Formats: sequence, C-alpha cells, structure tokens
Amino acid sequence: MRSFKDSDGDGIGDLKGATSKLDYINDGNPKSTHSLGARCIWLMPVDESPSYHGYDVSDYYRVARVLGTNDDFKMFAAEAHKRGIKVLVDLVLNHSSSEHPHFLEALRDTASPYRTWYRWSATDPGRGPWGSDIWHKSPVRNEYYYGIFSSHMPDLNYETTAVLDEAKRVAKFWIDSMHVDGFRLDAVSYLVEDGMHLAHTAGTHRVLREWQAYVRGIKPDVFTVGEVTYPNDTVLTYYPDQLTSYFAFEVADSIISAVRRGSATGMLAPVVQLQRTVPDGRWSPFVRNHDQVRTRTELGGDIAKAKIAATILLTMPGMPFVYYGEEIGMIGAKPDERLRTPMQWSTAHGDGFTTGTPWEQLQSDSLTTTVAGEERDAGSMLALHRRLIHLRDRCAALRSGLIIQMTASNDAVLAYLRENDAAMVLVIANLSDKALTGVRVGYGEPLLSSESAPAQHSRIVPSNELGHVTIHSGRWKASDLLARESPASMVVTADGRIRDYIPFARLEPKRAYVVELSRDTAMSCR
Ligand SMILES: [Ca+2]
Ligand SMILES: [Ca+2]
Repeated sequence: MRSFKDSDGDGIGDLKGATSKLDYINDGNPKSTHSLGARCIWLMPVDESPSYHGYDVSDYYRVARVLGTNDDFKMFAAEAHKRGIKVLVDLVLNHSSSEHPHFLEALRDTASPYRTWYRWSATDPGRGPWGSDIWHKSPVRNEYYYGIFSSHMPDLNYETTAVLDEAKRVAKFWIDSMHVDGFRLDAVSYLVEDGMHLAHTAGTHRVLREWQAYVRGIKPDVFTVGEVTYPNDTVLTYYPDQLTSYFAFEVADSIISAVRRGSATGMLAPVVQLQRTVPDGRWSPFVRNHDQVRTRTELGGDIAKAKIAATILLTMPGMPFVYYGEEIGMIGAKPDERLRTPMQWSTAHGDGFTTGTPWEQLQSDSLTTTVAGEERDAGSMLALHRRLIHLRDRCAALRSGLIIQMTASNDAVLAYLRENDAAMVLVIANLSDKALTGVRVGYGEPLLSSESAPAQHSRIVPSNELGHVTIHSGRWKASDLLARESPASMVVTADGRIRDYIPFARLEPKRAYVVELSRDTAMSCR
C-alpha cells in the first residue's frame, strides 16, 4: 500500500492512490488484455502502526492515518469488488505493537486486565533457540516481556482466553464493517509457546483451528492464507482443518534455485508432494515475497531468467501470488525497505508514484523498468504476466489441472503437463543459457540416452509420483500459446506413454514455452 500509488503528494502510497490503480490489477472486463486480470489482492498491514511496514499494530480497528480512513478502505474494497477482485488484508495475530494501548497499560500497571494478554518474567530466561533475544527488558520495572521478533513486537498470550476472543472480534470487524474477503495471517507458526518450543506447537494448531472455524462461521467462503516459512513437511502439519491455504515456501525456493542453477533436477518434487497431499486451491505458490530479495535480483538481474520463473509460477497448480513490481521485473535486495520500494509506473517525476518525494528512494533502474515502458513492449515482463494470467483464466487445464512431471533428455530442460480431462497444456523451459536442439521429453518411459548423460548412464526416472495419471492415447495437436512458433504434434501410445517427443527442434536459451495440446482441431485456450 505504502509503495503502490500516492494520491496526495506526501510521498507515501495510500488507499485512494491504490483505488485509482485498480484497473491495472483488473479492469473487470474479461476480454481486456490491458489489465493484469488478477482476481485477488493481498494488502500488507493497513492498520494503525508506529512503523512503516505495519507489522506492529497499535490499533486493529483503524486504518493507518497515513494510508487514509476506514471509509477510504471501504471505498477501495467496493471498487475492487466491482472489478471482480477479492481483498485480503494482512492480520498480525502473534504480537501487537509495543505502543498498543493494551501493552502500554500492562507494562505500567501489574493489576491491569491486559497484564495476562502478554508474557512476563521476573528474570531473563535467556536467548531463544536461534540465539536471538526473545525476552526484552521492561522500560518500567525490573522484569522481562516476550517478543519473538523484536522488542517492538510483544507476543500476545493465547493462553488467555480473552486474547483469542479479541482475535475473533478483529476478524469479524474486518469482514462485517470493512468488507474484506479474507486474510493473510502473519507468522502463524509462532502463536502459542510451549516451554522452549516456540513454533508449530499443539497450542498453535488449536488456536488456528478455533479461529478459522469462527471466521468460517461468520463468512463461509472466507479465504485465509498463512505464512509458515518452512518446508512442505512442516507446512503439511497445518492441514487439513486449520487455514484455507498456506504459502509454499519450498516451491518458491525450488523455482529460484532451478532457474539460477540452470538445472531442472528436483524442481517439481515439492509441487508434486503438495498436489498429492493437499486439495488444489489450498496451497499458494509464489516466487518471492516482501521479506525476500526480489526475483530479478536473485537471478543476477537477468530478465530472461525472471521470465522463466514467472512462467513456471503462473503455470503451476495451486493459488499463485505475485508480489507487486515482480510483474515488471523490479529489482531489490536487503535491507527490507529496499524490497518494498515505490512502484515504477513511468518516467514522470517520482516514477509516476508520487508528485512529492517518495518515502523510500527509487531503485537505480527506476527510469528504465516501468509499467509505461513495458506496456509498449509486447515482449516485456508485464506483457508476459498479463498473457499468462489471462491464459490461466481461460484454460481449465492451467487453472486446475493435475501437474504431470515429464522426463527430458537434457537436465537443463524442465517439462511438465497440466492435464484436465481431455485438455492439456505442456510447459517446457530451457533453463540454460545455450540453445538446445532435439531435446526429447517423455512420460512413463525410461530415460534413454541424453546429451548430458551418455547411454551407459541411462536411468529410469519416475515420470510422476502420482503414478495414476492416464493420458488419452493418440495424436495431440500442439499450439504455442506464448509465441507464434509451430510445435510438433505429440503422440501418446496405447498404454498412455509419451516417447521421445520433440515439441520444438530448437529451444532458445533461457526461454519457456507454453503449448496447448488438443486431440480435436479446436484449441480452447488461445
Ligand atoms: Ca499519500
Ligand atoms: Ca507467540
């Protein structure tokens, strides 16, 4: 919000500014190709807070003054809904701000009813399991309070029933009065502590279950997505009955790592694992978020590689999220403020973000990487995002199809199918910086000779751990959905295997292809 669009020239993005840019996200016209076409927005915290990032909330019932008023928020939500965009807000349940009136009162007055809303110790219990300071000296008396992230973020104590009641009240307020469609829940792993166990405790699972059941009771179609910054195996302990969805951090890292290394090996394993265990739509892939070095920077500034990462993300199963600015290939490395710099709309003063002085200095490429510039370029990152999001909307196979991992005769080539009944989409990406010719892909077949592995080293690679996908046999016509190249037809044998399919004689360096496959003449996605 702070970096998207400023409406009043104070250099800080705000609700009115974001409302004015909603058509950029989705103009509500499904035929329009001049809009990203996204169906949902997650707003990082918009509550009153003493910090720029808002993850330390001092009033859960009021929009930060610098962003606007509660009425501005309702207007934003109404305008979003008109365009078919759902609105999720960030909800920080683990901790409040150290400037929250409840904490200030509990700090000063040991008889305060809010005393039990936080955790106190007369002596310093020492450092946390990661060696960080998690107990902080009270500025008022000789005691310590618990805050896993920082002294500015005292943890709320969910062993006190009133705290969970309050977390429900806050959710009800944002649903009933502010008309949000759901929440992104910050740091949910750390809600309830159990001795030295600070993450993923039974108490945390219990609180999430109870909170979600309550929220679903007041809004049955609520969508919640949780931040559990751990590999799949840990995230899976939060299913089936807690939040709707969780971010797939392992998938994000897997995409970055494969594209950076130029090797497809293992890239899809975490995706297939989630597909096997979690219903589609209940997990959320992404590439990078607001706490991580931006994709383009992670990939050495290489926009071609960033495009591959985007293509993989937007052709994945699950419910993908794109962090603002990623869709034009913005750069940014730590510290955190530099991951959250103003949106680069144009080459106008302040990048078209503000008429004043931006709250955070613009990036060095702010005049060359802009929305306006990329709108004029059919080969741009922005054009790719618009195309892929619209394709995903139109193609049932891309939206909700199974992912079927394919083998490839070269390790630098990632290949998979998305399959939904009789419709299929093939994604094939050359992750290397060299053109590759004659790369064969297959399914259900031993991998025979390859360019990178001589025949004597041939191995059998399981095509798909699901193991049960039956592909209709016969000849499938192929149509390139991103470019105007002419891929070869694909033949599926009577026993459902694909052998030595060469969709393109030549795969360009650092290029991903998205191909519709159809047994009829009619193609439905283009
Ligand atoms: Ca402003
Ligand atoms: Ca906690």
